[in-house]
Amino acid sequence: MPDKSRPVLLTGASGNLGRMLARELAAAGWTLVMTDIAPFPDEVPPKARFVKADLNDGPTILRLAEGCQAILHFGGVSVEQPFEVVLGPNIRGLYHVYEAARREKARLLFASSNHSIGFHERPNNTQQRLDADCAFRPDGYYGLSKAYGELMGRLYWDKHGVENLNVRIGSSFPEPVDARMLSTWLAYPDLAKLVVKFLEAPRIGHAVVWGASDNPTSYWAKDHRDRVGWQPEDTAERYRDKVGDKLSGDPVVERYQGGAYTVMDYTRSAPSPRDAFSLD
Ligand code: 15L
Repeated sequence: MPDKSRPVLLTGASGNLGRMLARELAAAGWTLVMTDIAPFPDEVPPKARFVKADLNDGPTILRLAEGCQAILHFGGVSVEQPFEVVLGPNIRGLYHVYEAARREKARLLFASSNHSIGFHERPNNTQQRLDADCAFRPDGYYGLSKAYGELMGRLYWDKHGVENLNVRIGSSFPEPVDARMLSTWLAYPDLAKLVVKFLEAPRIGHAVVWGASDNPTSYWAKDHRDRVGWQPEDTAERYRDKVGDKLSGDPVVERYQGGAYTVMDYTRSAPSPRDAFSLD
């Protein structure tokens, strides 16, 4: 079992997922070093400290990681933004975080996103579900930065032996808010359990896990969850009556897994018929 008194670095601590994880991990007895570019809005939990920092600032990130056994990287830009906005935190910042993990011989959990593969079409049946070794098909600069982050994990495992778990998060919110999320939703308790499994797993290597609850209409199939012994327990299905009819009305949004991100700055001619998209 890992030593819970050795710190775990949590980036993006002031975001919704960071705040939830700070609360859950502290309650489970983990010692946290928390950081974010934004102030931490809650009371700092026991055995934790918070340092405001920019992921662009390499020396500070290296210093924050000193003595840490693991890094939970939830920091950076978390929605689609212009390239120049994504570049610093998600590209350079990711490099700083991986360098810190290499130096400390720490394992790293990367909060990746479904937007790294968002231009895959939604499946019509369970046979068409995607496995985690599918091609990257980012749906914007944000998704592209997540694909880069996963590949950074591949590199740092192959070259430096830094173990890493890449969680391709679907939609992690208190509850699903539209029909798409019946397929992509990840309940907070399922995410918190996955993070603890990651901290406790004996060996990880370079692994990719679909970050979604046990949703019957999931877009996703095989991944490396057995390596960390994780099984989600919640399901979006219990929200079907509430959100099942909440569709966008946009054919591009409804065609692709990334949903609304795919149409941001979309300059391709209108998608119709479906066959027009079959040339990979
Ligand atoms: C993400 O990656 C975002 O961080 C989140 O805000 C949602 O937009 C989510 O994807 C989603 O696809 O629902």
